[in-house]
Amino acid sequence: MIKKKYKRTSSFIFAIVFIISMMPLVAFATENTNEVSNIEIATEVSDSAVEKSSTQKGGNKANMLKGMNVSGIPASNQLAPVNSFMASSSSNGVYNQYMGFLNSTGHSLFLFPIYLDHGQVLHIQMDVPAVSNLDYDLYLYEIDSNNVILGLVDYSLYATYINGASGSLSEAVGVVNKSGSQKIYAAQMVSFSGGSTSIPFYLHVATNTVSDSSEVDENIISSSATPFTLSTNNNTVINSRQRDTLADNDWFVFTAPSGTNSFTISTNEAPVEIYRRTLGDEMILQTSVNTNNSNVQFNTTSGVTYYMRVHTAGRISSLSNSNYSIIFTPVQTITSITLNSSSFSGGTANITYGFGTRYRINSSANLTVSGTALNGSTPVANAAITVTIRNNSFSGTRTGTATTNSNGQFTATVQAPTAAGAHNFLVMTNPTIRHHYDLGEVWATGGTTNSTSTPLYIYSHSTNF
Ligand SMILES: [Ca+2]
Ligand SMILES: [Ca+2]
Repeated sequence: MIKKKYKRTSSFIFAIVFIISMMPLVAFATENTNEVSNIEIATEVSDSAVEKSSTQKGGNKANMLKGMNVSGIPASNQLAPVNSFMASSSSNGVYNQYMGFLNSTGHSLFLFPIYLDHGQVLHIQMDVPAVSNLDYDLYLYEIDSNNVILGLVDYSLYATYINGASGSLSEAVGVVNKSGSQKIYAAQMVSFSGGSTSIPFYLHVATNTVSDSSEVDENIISSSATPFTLSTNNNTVINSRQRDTLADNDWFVFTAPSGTNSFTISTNEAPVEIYRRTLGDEMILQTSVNTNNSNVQFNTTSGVTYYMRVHTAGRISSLSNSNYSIIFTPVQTITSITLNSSSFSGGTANITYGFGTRYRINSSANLTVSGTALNGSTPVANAAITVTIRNNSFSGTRTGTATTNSNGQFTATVQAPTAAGAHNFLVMTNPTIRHHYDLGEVWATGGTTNSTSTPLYIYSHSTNF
């Protein structure tokens, strides 16, 4: 149990709740982060129902609220009564935004009653302050018509982790009513750690007719993400889900394939974020993709589990009512290239001049080489390879290109640069015959990876005097 000792700075008792009911779908103004210094934190955790250990946040403990009548909660702890969450004729369902403040550790606010008809889904997303020492969580309860809590329905308990300008991942909860009759819910916003009277949280609350059988999966603390396998050979397409409300969050999970792999990610309508999850339930953003910056390149680390969030709130004003499509296209990364020097053809092997024994190619003659491109120990197919011969005596280069086959093998022909004869070697004394040559080398390149370089002699001409 965390009982951090902080000095109380001034009166923090009174909750200030701003209600922005029926607000049009617009982005809220950016908060001034300098206001962090105004954070006021209670001396002791005060609400035993939401106390949590540092390693396990207590979804079970929230069940201690069972039987409590939320009508008895002081008005200062109620975010707003909501009466509008009834069936909607619009295909976009009903959507409201709210703003509130949690003043101190243990402080909580409630939003109730939220009515949900049979066949409807409720999604609630809480955008938390981008402040590292504030940790807010979100719970969802079913209540009866007398506002008595019947039990915990869902909870979202991420630890705060600031992902740059993106801030900490939003908390999100939801429920589908399959009971056959109307149900009533209450949301609870709780400070697990810290508080602020100046930096608000924002709440997106939305209902609609559910058409996605995988709902609800609003967070990965209380729900399981939908697994998929990421192919390193073919496109991986995720197009089985749709966004049901204007606050929907969907989660997927995949384990990175072996080796160092790279993918481009494109999305046709839904913003996508990819996270790593720490043992302490911090969510560390790896990359984000939206329809404006599709084809983002993403490099995976072998064996790592990644979580993909498809989200909605504040990003769109209408639902497509069709499945969104997210495509991972593998980009083969070459980690090693080998040139097979015994395969060289077009010149003469094992020529010994003044710089040791080398393969010799004539000035401007074609050299054919072969080699293999690998990703770790896996052949890289269909990769573009460039073979370069450089005349080191005169800095001239020429290149040839090839594409690897399914075994990662390639064969390229490249013309040698012109040689002028910077060096000569006496090959015979009677008559006196000298070979004039330049020094050169040949290597292959795929992506940013080069093979080791093989030394060459580039023969220019001979003299016999
Ligand atoms: Ca949290
Ligand atoms: Ca969802």
